[in-house]
Amino acid sequence: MTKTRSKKEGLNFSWLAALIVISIVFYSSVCKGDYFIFEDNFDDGVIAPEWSTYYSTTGYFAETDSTMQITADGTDMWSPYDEYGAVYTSVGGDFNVVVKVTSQTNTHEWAKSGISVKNDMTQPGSSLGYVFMLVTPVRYSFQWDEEAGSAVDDLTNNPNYPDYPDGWENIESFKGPVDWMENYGQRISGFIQPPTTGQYIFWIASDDNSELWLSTDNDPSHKVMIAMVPVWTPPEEWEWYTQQKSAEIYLVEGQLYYIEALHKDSGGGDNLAVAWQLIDGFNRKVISGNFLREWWTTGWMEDGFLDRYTQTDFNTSVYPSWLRLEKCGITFTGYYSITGQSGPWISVGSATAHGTNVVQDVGMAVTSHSYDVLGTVEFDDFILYDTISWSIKQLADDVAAINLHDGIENSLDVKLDAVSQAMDDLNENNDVAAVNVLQAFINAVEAQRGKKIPEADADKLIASAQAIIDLLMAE
Ligand SMILES: [Ca+2]
Ligand SMILES: [Ca+2]
Ligand SMILES: [Ca+2]
Ligand SMILES: [Ca+2]
Repeated sequence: MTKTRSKKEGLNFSWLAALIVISIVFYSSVCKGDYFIFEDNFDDGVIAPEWSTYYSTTGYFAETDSTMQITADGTDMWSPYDEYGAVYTSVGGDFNVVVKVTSQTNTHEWAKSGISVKNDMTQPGSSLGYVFMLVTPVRYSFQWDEEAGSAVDDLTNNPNYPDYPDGWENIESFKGPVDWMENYGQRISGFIQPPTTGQYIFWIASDDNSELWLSTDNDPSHKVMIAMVPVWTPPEEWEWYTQQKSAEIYLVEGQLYYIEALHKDSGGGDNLAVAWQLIDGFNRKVISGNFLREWWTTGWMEDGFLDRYTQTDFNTSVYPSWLRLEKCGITFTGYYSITGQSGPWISVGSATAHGTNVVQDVGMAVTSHSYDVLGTVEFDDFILYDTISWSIKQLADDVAAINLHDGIENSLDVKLDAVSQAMDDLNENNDVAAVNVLQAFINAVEAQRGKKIPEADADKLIASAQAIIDLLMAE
């Protein structure tokens, strides 16, 4: 059964409203957003229209046995792999999402199932704002995309490229340093002047990826890529990949030709060199001459692959488990609970994800961590809250957690229901109605402070209710 509630009828309008407050969402340290709750218990056998499905490998989706079943294979969701099946929706602004993982096939100790968020679920391996709160057969883990990788695109997508290198030098042969540092990109460029007219062959070697571009003349805009390193090579090892070698290229004596090499290292060893050979002239050698070497060591964007994680101890996971992922601006925090939708929640990790869009895809994702081996995960009770609806739920949970006289608990619950009802209404003035009911809640708690509600509990409830009023007033 699907239940969608929102101040403006459906999630879509909430997204639009959230878009309008982009700057607030991005730069405020207080999580907020327009009011909504989207809840699906997967009980009617039909996948609700709010959901999209996507698989980057083999995948099947079925709402059956009162659960959402995702069956998928996939080598991993981890750099350099990003293979998954996902059932997801889109949401704008901050949120808390909770889902129950009922069962999971044990295809591998790193078979992953959980709540995934990224800018675009249909763009595996290239979509930013990527985090994943997951359970495996033996652990809970929070994973995120923190670093740029080893692709030349990671250099050319750097906002500081090409105008703001972190350093530069003039060099006298077409060669960068060896094992210099971690996670940098460089460009070596200049002009070559062939000593003899004839057919030339070029090679490039590097760790990690690189591209060699040569112009048809002295104009850099006429450059074309003539060779590349798809993974990595040791220094000046020219024969690891056929792509390292160019075709034969006819060059004219004395003319200037623009040439440049682009290179990105992610970590470990690093090197870059370019050689040439003149057919029936001279053998392969590193090109000598005056070149400009520029490098970039900062300003990296994440690359759309997960590469950092935190995890619980081995053999800590159980089924069912509840997972929770909170988004506040570009900060995400992952939690799990073994008791239910109301926690207690145990934090597994937190991260800032640069490149995160205001509107993102969020949902349930699965990988079997086993190439060509299918695993099935059963999800249930997916609930997507905005900050205000989440805060109201937290307050209701707090009321339930205090051992109160039934009459008082009922009276407080009725007021919190009235807050949600007011927020559901299409009339925007009902923010005011919600504030009034929250004030009545505070008055009711105040009246019982130190009587039927212990002082410390009363303080906590009042502070939480006041925080929700503040959120509503700030809208
Ligand atoms: Ca359904
Ligand atoms: Ca269900
Ligand atoms: Ca490297
Ligand atoms: Ca990454």
